[in-house]
Order: sequence, then structure tokens, then C-alpha cells
Amino acid sequence: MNTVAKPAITLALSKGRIFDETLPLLKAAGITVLEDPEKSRKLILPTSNPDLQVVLVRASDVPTYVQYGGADLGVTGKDTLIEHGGQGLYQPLDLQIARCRVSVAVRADFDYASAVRQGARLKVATKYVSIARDFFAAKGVHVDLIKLYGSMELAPLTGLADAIVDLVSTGNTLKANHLVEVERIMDISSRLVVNQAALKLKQEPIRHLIDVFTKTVNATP
Ligand code: PRT
Ligand code: MG
Repeated sequence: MNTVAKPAITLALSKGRIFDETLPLLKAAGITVLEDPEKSRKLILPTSNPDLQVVLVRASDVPTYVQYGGADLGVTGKDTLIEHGGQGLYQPLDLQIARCRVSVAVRADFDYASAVRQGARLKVATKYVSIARDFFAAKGVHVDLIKLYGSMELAPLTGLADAIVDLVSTGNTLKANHLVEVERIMDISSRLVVNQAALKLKQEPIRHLIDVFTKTVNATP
């Protein structure tokens, strides 16, 4: 007997805030994830919809998975998307979740304004090299960028850098490390990203998800 399997859809999410804040959107589509990523070690999670599975990847790997078709769609921060470049990704929707901002922060005792005024060359540590480069270039400030993968807040405290470019949400992490926000570069939220080939081959179920997500986002105050 010949059975034709329905196209199964794979959604890439990262553990933590993106997973948590995507759950209500899935729920609006009648979908629940059947395992808790904080309790299970599984990286492929089944959902109540047999045609949809969730794969858990590092936040910075979501665009790569979707670009190369390792997942059909995914949820990723605008910060991550800008650094990735967005090649091969259809970006139909700003989900308005995991909101924060990218800012410049320095030690409370560092006079950023006069350093900039005097045309000093700044050492800037960041995970967001592309965002930082564009921002300081537009300002006409000369910077030496130091690429880090985490704990950016430590860089000005240890003398590694004069400033950091990092995500800020409540500002509590900066405060706890005696850092102050001196520039807001851009507001960030998470986007739905879709593999362009998958959009053609699995049009009906992907369009359906995009539609439900769009309605839910628009109905959320
Ligand atoms: O943690 P890991 O290295 O595995 O990956 P990741 O840091 O890229 O992932 P994750 O899950 O921490 O963040 C995923 C996405 O969530 C980011 O790409 C952003 O788009 C978004 N987001 C929203 C945030 C925050 N808010 C946020 N506050 N990501 C990180 N933070 C960090 C911030 O950098 C600071 O160090 O949380 C810390 C606390 O922030 P405050 O200001 O509330 O104290
Ligand atoms: Mg993190």
C-alpha cells in the first residue's frame, strides 16, 4: 500500500525566553508542546499537532537552521537576525515578544560623552559586532571592536574595554555591575523566520501558522 505522508513541519526555538514567549502563540493555534525543555534532555519535542515538531537550538543558531532547511521556520531576536544577515530567510512577522534594546554601556566613572567629543578611539566589547560597527561608523566614532560570546558586562570592569554594546531589558544587570547605559541603539523583539523553499513546498500549513500568529499578535495589547 502506498501512503503519502503529510508534510511535517519543524519549528526551531531556543530554550528560555523565546521558547516561553512562543508558547502562547502556539496555544492560539491550538498547539501545545508535549515536553518541558527545562525537564527533558530531548532536542526534538513533539507537539499536540502530529504535523508539527519543535527543535531546540542555540538562540544564535536559529537563523542558520532555518536558512539551510534544518527547520522550516523559527523564532529569533532581531539582534540575532541582523548579525546573521538574514540570507535566505522570509521574515513575515514581528512577534513582539522577548522585547529589549541594544545599548551602549560604560562604567559609571567613565566619561563617555567627553571621550566621544574629544574623538578618542574607544575599545568596545560586544557579541553584536555588526550592529556596533554600523552604529559607531554612523556617529563618526573610531572603535576597536572586541568580539565576545557572553558576559559582556565584565569587559569594562576588567579593563578589557571602555564600553560594551549589549542587550538591556530591565537594566538590573548593568546596575548590579556598576555600568550605565549611555546610548540606546535600537529596540529589539523577536521575528518569525521561514525557509523560502519550505514556504513553497509546505505552503498550506505554514501560511496557516503565520495567519494565526498574525491575528494573535495583532490582538495582543
Ligand atoms: O544564553 P545563550 O548564550 O544560550 O544565548 P542567547 O543569550 O543568545 O539567548 P537568550 O535566550 O538569552 O536570548 C534570546 C533572545 O532574547 C535575544 O537574542 C534577544 O532578542 C531576546 N532578549 C530579550 C534578551 C533579553 N531580553 C535580555 N535581557 N536576551 C538577553 N538578555 C540578557 C541581557 O543581555 C542581560 O545580560 O539578559 C540579561 C539581563 O537583562 P536585564 O537588563 O533585564 O538585567
Ligand atoms: Mg543569554
